[in-house]
Amino acid sequence: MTQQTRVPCVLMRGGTSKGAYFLASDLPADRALRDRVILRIMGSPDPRQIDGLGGADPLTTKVAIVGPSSRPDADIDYLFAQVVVDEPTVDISPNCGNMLAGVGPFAIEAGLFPANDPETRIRIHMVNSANVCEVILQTPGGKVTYDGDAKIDGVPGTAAPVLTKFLDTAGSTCGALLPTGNVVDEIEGVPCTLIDNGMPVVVMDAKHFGRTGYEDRDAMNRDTELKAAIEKIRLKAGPMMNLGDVTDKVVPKMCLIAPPKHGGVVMTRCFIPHVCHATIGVLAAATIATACALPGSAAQGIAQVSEGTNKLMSIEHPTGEVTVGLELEPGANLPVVRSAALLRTTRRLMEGYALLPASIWDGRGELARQAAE
Ligand code: NQM
Repeated sequence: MTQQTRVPCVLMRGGTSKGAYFLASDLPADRALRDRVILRIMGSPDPRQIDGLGGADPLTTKVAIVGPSSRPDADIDYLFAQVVVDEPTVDISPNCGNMLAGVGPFAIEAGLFPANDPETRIRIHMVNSANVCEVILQTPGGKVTYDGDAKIDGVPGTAAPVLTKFLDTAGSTCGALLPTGNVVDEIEGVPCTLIDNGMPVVVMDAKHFGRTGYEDRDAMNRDTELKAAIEKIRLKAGPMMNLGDVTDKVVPKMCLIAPPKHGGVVMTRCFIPHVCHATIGVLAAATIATACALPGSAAQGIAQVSEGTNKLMSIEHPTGEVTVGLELEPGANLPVVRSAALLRTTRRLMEGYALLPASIWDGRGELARQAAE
């Protein structure tokens, strides 16, 4: 019988994403080996991921690696890994604010952090970008509850609210909110806002591609001509955003915008970066909301933004909307971002062991490492 290694694993829905949650101490410390282990567990590279846990979609091929905090101003470390479905790539350049919704409950149920009654506030260190997110969870009687009345578009039913407040995310990966110093840059003849308020995003008017921006996800995903035009811009935008060669990276995300259709601020279609998102990423939404609030950005004349520094901004997406609470401060030229808050929900779906061939990793090196620590 082939030997398989058992790695403790919990499957969770985090916001509108789904993925495998691991304790950092249950995975190899060596990055290259850890990547091989994660790829094998998720079943990548394979468009169907038939031999792994991934759901053959970038939104369900995500991994959260959780451990005790490595810095004094946070309670928990959370490293996000985006596994690429059909390539042998594990990208840790971006954050994921959707998977983040599951991190608090996972940490409490793993015994990493004590729960209070009736709610628990946890500061999560997002290791990918060295930012902190403050999360408030419902924990009546000192226990995580997943039941509640909160509804987010893209997820059926209701669940307990997870309130997330991202602090100081401007320039999280690119070093500055506007890494080129410009509100708009022209790439391939298209005015683009290159921006990072938690997620590197290129914001562009769908009209410049001859599209309305209201096409559904399937139509966008079939549109190979559009995707090729977007990828050409992405490869040029990467180095301009201090991301280097982004051929094998999942950032920057590419967002087409159009005027809102349902009373919100703006309509979006996000490419992450080669597949159109079914909804929208959390930090991508915070970043796109920020672009809409900047005078002169590619969203000017398209987005409908209210006055004031504390804004509730409804960002429309293919299956509904997400509301971003953006806290701004007046700056010398442009507003300065203080925080971005969003409502998410989460659910623990399965717990047990992920199995992988011992020929990839027998787990033993890890036990020796842990014993030595
Ligand atoms: O932007 C998808 C998602 C995400 C990322 C992606 C996310 C975020 O919806 O914070 O949540 O952009 O690949 O999970």
